[in-house]
Amino acid sequence: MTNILTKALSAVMSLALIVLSCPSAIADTAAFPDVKPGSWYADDVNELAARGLISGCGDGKFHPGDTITAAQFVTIVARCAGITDKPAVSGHWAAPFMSAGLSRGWYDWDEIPPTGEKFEKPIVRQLAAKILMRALLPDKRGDYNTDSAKMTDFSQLDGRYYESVLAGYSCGIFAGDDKGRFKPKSGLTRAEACAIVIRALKCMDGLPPIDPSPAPGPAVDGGVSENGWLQVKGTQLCNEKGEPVVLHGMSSQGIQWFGQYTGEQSIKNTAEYGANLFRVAMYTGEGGYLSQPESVKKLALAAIDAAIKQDMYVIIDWHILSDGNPMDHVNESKAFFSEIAERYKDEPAVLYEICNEPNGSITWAGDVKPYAQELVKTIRAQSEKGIILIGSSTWSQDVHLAAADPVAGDNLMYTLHFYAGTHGQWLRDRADSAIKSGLPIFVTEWGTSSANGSDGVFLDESRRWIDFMSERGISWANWSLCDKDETSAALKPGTSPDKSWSKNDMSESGKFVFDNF
Ligand code: DCB
Repeated sequence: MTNILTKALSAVMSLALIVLSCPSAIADTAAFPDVKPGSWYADDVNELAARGLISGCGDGKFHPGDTITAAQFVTIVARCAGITDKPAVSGHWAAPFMSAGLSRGWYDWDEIPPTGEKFEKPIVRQLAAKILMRALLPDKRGDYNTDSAKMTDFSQLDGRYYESVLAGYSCGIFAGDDKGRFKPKSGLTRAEACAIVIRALKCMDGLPPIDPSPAPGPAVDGGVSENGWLQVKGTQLCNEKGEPVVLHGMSSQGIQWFGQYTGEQSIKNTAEYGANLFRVAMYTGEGGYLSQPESVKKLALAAIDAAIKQDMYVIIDWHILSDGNPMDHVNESKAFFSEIAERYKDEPAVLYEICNEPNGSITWAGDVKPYAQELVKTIRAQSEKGIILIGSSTWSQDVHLAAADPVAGDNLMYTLHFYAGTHGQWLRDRADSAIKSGLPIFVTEWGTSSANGSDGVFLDESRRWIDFMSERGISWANWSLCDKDETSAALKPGTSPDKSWSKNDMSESGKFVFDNF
């Protein structure tokens, strides 16, 4: 048993992609400010936190007096049982743990339905007892006569919980209140939950030691340390070993306006919700790089480095927009990418997006393709294999033109941009036929809004797009990580970039997108 538990715990400890025990919480193994030293529960809470088995809520506190929910309790127990399922890809944050618990028979369908309506409800004590005992001490048995006599309210217990509650009493996991009541139908606090979990762990075989060597640096799921250099095989983005990879994350807004959301804490927040990609949108016009190159470049480099620090892939985006023809500033672009590609030539994390959205009176064949061909040459002179992302005319929607007349070179992908309120089935069909003719596609920018960044949000159409992309293994970045008062912005106005975010900080769009990383 010790062996299994130690293994489980070290797996938990090295899981740097943090599983949350409060919705939208960020694990914090440091002491919690609201866990008073010397309180009856402090040692238990700190023990579990030190082992990475519990985490605080989004506000950095533990909230020991709050009633624990079914999802929170099952998650803690599941971690103690060594289940290290990845955080939910979509749906409820605790869904992988909940289905693990259900399939292992810790509880039945009717007690916590997998449809989720009870996940966020308080869990009653008799059900918590059953889950704890079945998960951690399935072979323990109590004695009906002696153990039931320890409870003054045994008659209130439902029959299906006798076995677990009596087993827990027999080894001192449950004790009852000052009047000897177990209160089977009441909730329990987060502090009480910690206490019974600790007692159950001690009952198993004693607590395993805290791993003295902390997990090596941050590592996101599907991040750079796992996948290494990316490569394009056929139309699919693949990792260094040639296995398909799909990247998901946020695009910044214009860093000249919203650079505060490309700092370390903000990027880390997206990683903690499961993003393995960040896009640095460096506008060229609109007061961006071309008008203040040094300060904007500095912001871009800091953002790239912050993403790398989180083990994420990062796109540096030459964000042309009002300057719709990439040829207008091809020399500035070549100088910029030459410097960036030199700087990051040994860094597998960096992808180069050479022209956000060509638009206006330009053509693929006459302007964008010749520009791309030049930039590929420039970047390849420094970076042998970094992925290069190429836009197309009509705000990077003309993938059919690129498919018919692609740029020469390796590890090239073509960007497709869409806004759910503006672009629908016709653009998906266009993408499909481009893929069919061999064009590798990367959605480096999409929004839940209309193409103006506002209106909506259009979540039904966004869902169709998400399904479309996931069925085809297409990577994506969402527009945008900022608190601007526009519907495409992921954060509510006024959200601090320098704290961890809870779902409460997110706009409707942000909640939807963060749930889909
Ligand atoms: C793209 C751009 C991006 C733009 C978003 C939303 O433009 F790549 O820069 O972001 O889509 O429109 C918006 C911001 C606003 C900001 C504005 C100007 O959200 O806060 O004020 O840029 O800098 C597109 C995409 C598609 C289409 C048109 C545009 N389209 N466009 O299909 O018609 O005109 O900007």
